[in-house]
Amino acid sequence: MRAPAPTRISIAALVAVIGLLAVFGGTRPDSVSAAAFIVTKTADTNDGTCNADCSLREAVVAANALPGHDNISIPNGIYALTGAAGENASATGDLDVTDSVSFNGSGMTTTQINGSSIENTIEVFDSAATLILTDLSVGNADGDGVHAAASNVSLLNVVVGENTDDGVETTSGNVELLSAWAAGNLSDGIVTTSGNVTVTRSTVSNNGDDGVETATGNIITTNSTISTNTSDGLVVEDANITVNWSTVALNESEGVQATESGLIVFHGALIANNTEADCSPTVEASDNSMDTDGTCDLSGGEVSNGTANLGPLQNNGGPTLTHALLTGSDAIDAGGASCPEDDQRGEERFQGAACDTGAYEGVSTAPTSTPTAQATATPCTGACPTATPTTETIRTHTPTITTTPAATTTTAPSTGTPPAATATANTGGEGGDTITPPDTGTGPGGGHSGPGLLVAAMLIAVVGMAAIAAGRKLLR
Ligand SMILES: [Ca+2]
Ligand SMILES: [Ca+2]
Ligand SMILES: [Ca+2]
Ligand SMILES: [Ca+2]
Repeated sequence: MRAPAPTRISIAALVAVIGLLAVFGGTRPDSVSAAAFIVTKTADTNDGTCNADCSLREAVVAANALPGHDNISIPNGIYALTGAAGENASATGDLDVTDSVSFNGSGMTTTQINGSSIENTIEVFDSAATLILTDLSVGNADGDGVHAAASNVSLLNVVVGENTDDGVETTSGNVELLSAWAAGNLSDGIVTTSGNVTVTRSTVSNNGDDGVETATGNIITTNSTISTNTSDGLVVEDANITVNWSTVALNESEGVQATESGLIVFHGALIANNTEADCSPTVEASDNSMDTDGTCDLSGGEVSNGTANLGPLQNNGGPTLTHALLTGSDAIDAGGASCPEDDQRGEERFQGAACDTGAYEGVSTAPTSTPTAQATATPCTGACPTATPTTETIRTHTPTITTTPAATTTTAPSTGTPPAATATANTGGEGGDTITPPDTGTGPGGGHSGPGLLVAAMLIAVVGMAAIAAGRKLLR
């Protein structure tokens, strides 16, 4: 059942409906198709109307008031929330969502919704069946980036980071990440009680507790990286974890854990270098997978207790961060002949002799000639090669980063005109007006406490990601 629109926005609702009635030729409000509200300014005003002058808050109020799933278009800019915590009609503080809605930004780092350390940044009520966030970032909450109960939450090309509690928390709502990045939250990256969590071509890194946690909801990861979280990478109680062609690495407790009756299943999983154990308990079934400590009890010709030889979590191409497989990694070509068409970055699989386990497929460089009699015909007189050339070399995708002057990365990317409300946006907040992109987590515990020494490096990575994202292959 849909909850009635809050009375305090009845005028706004009426105005919005009248406007839409004109657009839709007098259709009754409860049968109006999805409306498109266009945000026109970054300032956090609330004059009760979303018209040619429309703040994000005014758009949310209008979309709440209009029955049905609406779309809110949000241009480049920093949308710093203002006002007091504790009310639930989007009048002040957090954005309260009471009806299904999509927030459509301009890019993962160019449209930023900043909670200004007031409370949660977006709160979704059960009357809203669905919240879809696309092409934006959400952060700097004093609480969760997105907080929902029974509503489903989708993050498509979204960063959710730098929140003092979880990135996304639901009770029974499902959470979907597609080409998304949940990082640098001080508690879990994604947490639900009974909702299912689907992580596809996404990264969950450097959060202050678990990467993804559920009690009775299933977790499925595909072509994704779960890395450098302070506690477990993936953890359930009485539910199943399925890891498909994903890398779960460098988490500070277990990599993959089912605490009670949950089951763990791997297909092409790379579970590597997690501090306490890669798996707890052992997997129920697996193929084409690898661990680095033997705790997953892999069978059937897989790599147990291998050497991962991972590169740091960084921009290796594609919209999200990944761990490259460095030369000598046992994960290279360990994944058999059948894997997804692309890896997490969008690079074609497979390369070299076979699929690589995990989220990253090393890029093959075929030998151009065979050095036939060279060894005997020309004995080397100086430094002889000591190793045969690897059939796979690692594509580093560094140009976008290295050509970005470090000095320019200290400003937020393409944020447009700062909002007029900036000066009053941070009442006691700690994080300023920009959402500092989450840190890179280049090692366990790499600074999930928020802005710090890694910020500059992170900005470089994000700027590179944004540039690369412009040409990425999206969601097939
Ligand atoms: Ca609506
Ligand atoms: Ca609220
Ligand atoms: Ca509010
Ligand atoms: Ca390969």
